[in-house]
Amino acid sequence: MPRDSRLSTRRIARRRSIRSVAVSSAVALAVTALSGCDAVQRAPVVDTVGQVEFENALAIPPLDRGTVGPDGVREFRLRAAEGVTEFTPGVGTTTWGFNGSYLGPTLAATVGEPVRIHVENGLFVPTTVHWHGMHLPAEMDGGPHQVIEPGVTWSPSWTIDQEPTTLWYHPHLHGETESHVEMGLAGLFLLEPEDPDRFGLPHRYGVDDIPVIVQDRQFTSSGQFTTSTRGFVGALGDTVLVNGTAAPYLEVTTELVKLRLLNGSTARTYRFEFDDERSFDLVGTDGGLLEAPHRTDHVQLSPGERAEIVVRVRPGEQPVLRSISPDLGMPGPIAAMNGGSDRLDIMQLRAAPVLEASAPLAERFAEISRMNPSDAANERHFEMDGLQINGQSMQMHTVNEIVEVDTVEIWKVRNRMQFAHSFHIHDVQFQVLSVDGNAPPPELAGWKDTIYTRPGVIYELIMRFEDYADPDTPYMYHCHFLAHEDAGMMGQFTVVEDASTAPKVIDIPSRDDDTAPFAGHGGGH
Ligand SMILES: [Cu+2]
Repeated sequence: MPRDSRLSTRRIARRRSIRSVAVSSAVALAVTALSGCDAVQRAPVVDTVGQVEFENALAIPPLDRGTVGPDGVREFRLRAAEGVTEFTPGVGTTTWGFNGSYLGPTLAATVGEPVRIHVENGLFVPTTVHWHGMHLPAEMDGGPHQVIEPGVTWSPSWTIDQEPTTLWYHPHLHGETESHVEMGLAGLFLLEPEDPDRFGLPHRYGVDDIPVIVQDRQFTSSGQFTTSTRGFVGALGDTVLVNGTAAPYLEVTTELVKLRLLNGSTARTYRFEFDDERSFDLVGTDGGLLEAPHRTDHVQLSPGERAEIVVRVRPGEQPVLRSISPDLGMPGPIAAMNGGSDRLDIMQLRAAPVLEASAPLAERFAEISRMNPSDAANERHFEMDGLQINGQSMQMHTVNEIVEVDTVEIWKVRNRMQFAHSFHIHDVQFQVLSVDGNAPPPELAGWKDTIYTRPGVIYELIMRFEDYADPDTPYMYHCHFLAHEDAGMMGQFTVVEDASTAPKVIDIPSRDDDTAPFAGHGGGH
């Protein structure tokens, strides 16, 4: 196949040159941030506290439970396409969405069910859809290797085999993840327990169980998205959208309301709290419930992280969810250039004059079975520096780490910079063994798939690679600041039967055309 091989050689050459441009511009960005030079506009401090009118009812993404076919498989359909969204009445913004103009439906399946998702690409460019936090075979993961060409439908299937929790889905096309998510491609994927009444947790979707997808955006004067204001972490917007609604309010009709918080931003970290500094219960993190509600007055989430909180309201009151000066662990002036001093009003809760009684929240949930460090078959180290991990940039054909199936491993992750990074692992939910040698704080004591990696701190993670051996298809680990991931701050691991025979170099599947996947169409960019 001389023609094919010529094309693929050209493709690889182009990918390399584009990647090297991306890496060098990202390094330039880092240097810019370090030197304080103004070649890139530095993100100014944003303060919207007290200035948001909360005039729009919070949109609730439609709940989509799919349909169960004769084979017992729960099936869903997603179609990614471009549309127009009016975040401000009368001002149309070009956006991308699944089954709509912005974001996508909330998919829901019960733990133990087989599922199949038909994902049609109605865009003009290739994309992928990754099931963030899901335990599933690598070829179903929707990472950079499962590209969906325009006009093509991809139909991954797997069985839900993990704790009930809040997951999400979003594109993961190498080099274009930030732009595709920025345009609006994201949605929640709820994994539901067989007994939803357990532990007194509110579970009526859109009534007392509320999806809260928080994103920041910057708009041009003509109302289009722009990512021109950037810090080291990536694009920082001055307008907060919740489920695609600007200045949202939520009518609360019950004494207790559960908020499923997703930081769906590409770069911004939020430190959520209420304007009256009330306490609430943190009940779940990325991969499942905590062992018991953790009473707190704030929860901090970096991009991709989730938290489920249960808030008690009194009749008629109107508390405001806001984000105040997230603790980024960076030196003050650098933190301020990366959202660390920002104060953002996010959403107003409007409690009805008379509230429906809620079941009491259990004082304890289920015990989390702890993985034992002495069971670990392997320990790996991941040093994050610049926009690389262990001195390497993402290469599509390189398998950086090979893991043997049905083993427990300890991964020690350290961010060596003074700047922010995070660490996300596909396929598994992990447990945090220690943070700089200390027991993890409550918000890191449950199941996690993404953690914020504070500068200089060593995070010791433990995880089990239970099944789905496939030596030819990698999973990803990466920084979840999407601009960093796009610039190559990502690596690949395979889960295999026999590490001694598994390939370190894999074939990159050839594509139907010679279009560089990195030259994505991005209206408003
Ligand atoms: Cu990073």
